[in-house]
Amino acid sequence: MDEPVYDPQALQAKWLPRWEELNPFEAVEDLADTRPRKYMLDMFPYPSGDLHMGHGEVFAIGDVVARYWFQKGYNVLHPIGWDSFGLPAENAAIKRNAHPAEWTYKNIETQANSFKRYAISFDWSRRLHTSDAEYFHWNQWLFTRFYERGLAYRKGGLVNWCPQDQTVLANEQVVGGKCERCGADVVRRELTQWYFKITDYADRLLDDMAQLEGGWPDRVLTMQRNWIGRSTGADVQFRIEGRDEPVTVYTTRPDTLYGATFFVVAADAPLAEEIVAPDRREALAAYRAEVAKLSDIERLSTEKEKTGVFLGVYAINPVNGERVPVWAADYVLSDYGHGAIMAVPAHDQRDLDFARKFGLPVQVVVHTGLADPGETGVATPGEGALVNSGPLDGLTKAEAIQKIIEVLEERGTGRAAVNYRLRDWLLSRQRFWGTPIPIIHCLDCGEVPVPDDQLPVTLPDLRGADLQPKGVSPLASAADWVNVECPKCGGPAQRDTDTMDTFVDSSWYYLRYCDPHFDGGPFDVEKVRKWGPIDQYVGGVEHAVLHLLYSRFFTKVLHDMGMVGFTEPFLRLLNQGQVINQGKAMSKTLGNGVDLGQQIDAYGVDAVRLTMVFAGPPEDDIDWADVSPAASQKFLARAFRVMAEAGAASAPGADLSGGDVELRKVTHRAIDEVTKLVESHRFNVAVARMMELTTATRRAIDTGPGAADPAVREAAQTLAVMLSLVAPYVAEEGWERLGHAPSVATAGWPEADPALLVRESVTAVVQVAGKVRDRLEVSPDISETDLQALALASDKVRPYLDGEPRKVIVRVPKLVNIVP
Ligand code: ANZ
Ligand code: ZN
Repeated sequence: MDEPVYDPQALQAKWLPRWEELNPFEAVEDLADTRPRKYMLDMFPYPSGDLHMGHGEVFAIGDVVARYWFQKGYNVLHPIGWDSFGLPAENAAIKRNAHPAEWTYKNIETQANSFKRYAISFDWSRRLHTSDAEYFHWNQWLFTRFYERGLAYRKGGLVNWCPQDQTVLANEQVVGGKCERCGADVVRRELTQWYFKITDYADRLLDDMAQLEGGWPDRVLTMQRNWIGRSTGADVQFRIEGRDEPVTVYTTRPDTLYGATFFVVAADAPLAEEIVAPDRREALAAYRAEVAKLSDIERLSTEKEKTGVFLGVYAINPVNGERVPVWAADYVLSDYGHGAIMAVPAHDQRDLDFARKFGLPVQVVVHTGLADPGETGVATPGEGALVNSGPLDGLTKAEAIQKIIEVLEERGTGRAAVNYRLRDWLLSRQRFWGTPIPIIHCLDCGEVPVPDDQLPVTLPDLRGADLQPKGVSPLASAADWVNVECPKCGGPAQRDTDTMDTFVDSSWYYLRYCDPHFDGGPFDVEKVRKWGPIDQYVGGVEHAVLHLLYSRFFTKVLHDMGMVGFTEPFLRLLNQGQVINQGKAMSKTLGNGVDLGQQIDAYGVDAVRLTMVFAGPPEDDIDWADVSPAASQKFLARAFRVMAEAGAASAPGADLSGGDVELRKVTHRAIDEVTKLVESHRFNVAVARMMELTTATRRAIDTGPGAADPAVREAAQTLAVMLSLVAPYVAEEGWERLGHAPSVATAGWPEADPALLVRESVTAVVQVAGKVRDRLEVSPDISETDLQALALASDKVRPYLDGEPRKVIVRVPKLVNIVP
């Protein structure tokens, strides 16, 4: 008999076209199909080049879960599409002097072909691209609905501006003061922009997280919670001398009101200019110019040296009538709370730093038992009894908060208040490659939404035009496109020239997959009712706040519109780690990049996928320098030979229950464990179990009952089905050699026979110098080395050893005799 040879490239050439024909992964819409459903989703890719190692990882991991549910007999929806609008494509196109459309769709084709070769179990019939008019039509339709509900609006104000990309950014896209895309330092600019009113949903975004507890990683939930940043406290009104209207401050510590020794207004708030004394005006202007250069992160940093200017005016503390000086400073932000604070230096560190820098008084009002902050420079934010606080004296913090709020409410100078860190989502962008905002500006009628029957508003061609970012959208240069009749009055009007942030596109794409060519709305409500919400979502943790928060918001709005029946889109979330190399993220400058295509050429798809899954827990980073696709390939060759030899020695269909019991036990234990491991996302350990099953089957062929034993066939068939989750090509070939018709992907997940799961153990006695010191419960087939190691590591044995024993005699599995 010819030695069966494992040739990964030949298997790919053989099976890829066969699978195209068989199309095993199409989700079934038929109502008569009563199988339970699963909606499996991977975060869709940007088409900014071919697939890279990061894609290789996330899709290999997601596919283990998707293929598992196919095997379990579920009606699985596992779609793919492209997030094909946006800056990466546009910038790349500018660099290459091509139109973003050409570049984008060429890359999509490249990635699609790579996905097919990579054998991800997609339902290709549902493919979508967000840059297709057929898709972004519905971004515009949804925008209009949001607009009608008061959830999309335009306002002027300070915004984040990326000088490199020449566009505004949402708060979520500013990471550590830098542009999330290009890394440039973000500056503040005064601009009129479009916003989605996500703040209306702040409470629900927080409260509905209860549904996600246990299904989402804790750290993602924490990040969302912190981003929304709900706090409770009070709004307190202070009078400012020489001004009629009182000024409100937000505080989480109204109990410390008697300790407010000064008052601070955000330097960039309009209020600072309104109240500044004439002789301090110049100083304020100079200071504001300095502050404009800082990011919020820098401003809020406790490390930063405190700066500020006295405004020459005084505020009146509403509870004790005390006059306190008013300052302008950068550590108070103009767009948080009310842009002004009461400063309590004894109990707030930033206030204390400021007081010490400028010689302002410090008044302790909560007795915490710690040393005086005025002397130590360390504020005491903790619990304690109130002091120096008139009627609050002696109360605890909680009591004092309640009491003072009552007093303020009685006098009409304050009330309980809730505050959020979350800001509305700034969605307009001054760039070309995105969804045009469907608004027309008319001098007479103001903002007029484009009527539904005139949607989609497509992009002007602009082929050959200069797309270089210049601070206004390139759309503004297309006069023919911009100038239109007002839909209301028929007068001359102009289209809005901004495009939508691509996070709008990705906030609802998962609903569109249920019917990507549906033309009666953004999605087919009936089909979404059947498929939604998503059972398992897989993608990078970089979206912990951005995409996931926006999608949750969209889902809630759609729920309120009666279009979806659920309030959370993703029931379970898995964040994979990153693929790095030699300890560092792959980068051109470091020259440590690894190319997915080359890895596949060298080792085959199966070995690369297996390596991705086997490297470690899916959440961990994979250092490509520490893994071995060559070793994965060797394992797959062994698995292949086991399946081929078993297939050659027996025919399918026979009763397998009479096979070698020892091997059958190994097989059924593997089934039992791999099932649990896959469901709990411990994929790397599941692969280890497949390796053990391979080894046991090899041994049974070589030194046991031989290849023709029914237990060997059972083991080999089990292996083929399990391997189909991680190494689909070799699994398919093995399945065929075992005499079955393709595809192994839908062969059905095996069930473990409980009778074969009973694990026996034997007692091994450990003697030291002839005396029994320990008894160990071990597997009957434990190896000599393992048993010796266990014995020497025993806590009951070690006290009798003084360094290396002179001699160790092992009689597996029952005895270890140590001569010390
Ligand atoms: C007095 C006070 C005393 C405060 C004290 C804290 C401790 P969170 O929890 O994040 O909501 N604050 C209010 N508006 C601000 C702004 N625009 N920029 C910077 N800081 C601002 O924080 C609320 C607290 O942050 C408020 O409570 C206020 O300081 C400050 F012992 O008021 B506190
Ligand atoms: Zn008009």
